[in-house]
Amino acid sequence: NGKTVDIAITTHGSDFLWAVCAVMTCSSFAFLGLALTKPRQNRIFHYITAAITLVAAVAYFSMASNLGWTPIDVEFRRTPGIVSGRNREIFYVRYIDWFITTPLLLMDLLLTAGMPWPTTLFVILIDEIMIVTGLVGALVKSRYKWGYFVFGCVALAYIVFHLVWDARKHANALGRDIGRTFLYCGSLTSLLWILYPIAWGVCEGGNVIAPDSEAVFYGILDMLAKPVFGALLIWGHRNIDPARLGI
Ligand code: RET
Repeated sequence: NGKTVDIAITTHGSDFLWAVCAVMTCSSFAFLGLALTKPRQNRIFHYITAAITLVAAVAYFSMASNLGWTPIDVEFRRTPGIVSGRNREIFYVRYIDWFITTPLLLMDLLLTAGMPWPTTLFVILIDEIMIVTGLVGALVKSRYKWGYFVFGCVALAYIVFHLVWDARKHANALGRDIGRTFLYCGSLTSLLWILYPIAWGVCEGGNVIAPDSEAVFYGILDMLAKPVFGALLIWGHRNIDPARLGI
């Protein structure tokens, strides 16, 4: 595509990204297939979750094809395992994926907890701020990037607090099966989401690990946060009537 970059993924990184793309695609078909086994009014979680993995499949198709990135100047450094150079491949396509999918993941969770819609709306808006500050910070080359990072972390702290406190209590009040499903999926999400800013700090932020390692770090997180989370959520809902959640 005519752009040159010093610090980029290799064929190994690309192969791994193709593997994640395959996992996302297969999960989408699996979730949609499971949807067909349910009456239409009981398919909301299948549809939301399949949409999440479908968007991720397209994002991983882009990254595996070495598209959806832009070169960003980084400090010259010679870290073990990283080629020294002037600029690094920054995959902005991740943030387009996250801008669409993280609100859907929160919808999955907050619908499960039966939260009132104004609360859900506000948590999702804070989530959008988190993703956009992460994108802008990734594209800024000066140390101001860390200012954006801090805004993003404050937003994440609000979201996690909401999940482990308000939403968890709300889910428990709706019944044991709903409480348990929310506990599993909400805990998995809270744990995994806290690892994303760490990945950002050593990749887009600090340029500490190579883009191949970045592909593996984010790739494993994404497979746990989307297909594994989705399977757990859909399984948890097998005996829950959506009418009890006000859906
Ligand atoms: C950024 C950088 C700015 C600070 C914070 C971040 C958090 C990102 C998160 C992303 C979650 C993505 C998921 C994707 C699904 O596959 C934007 C990295 C806090 C929490 C769950």
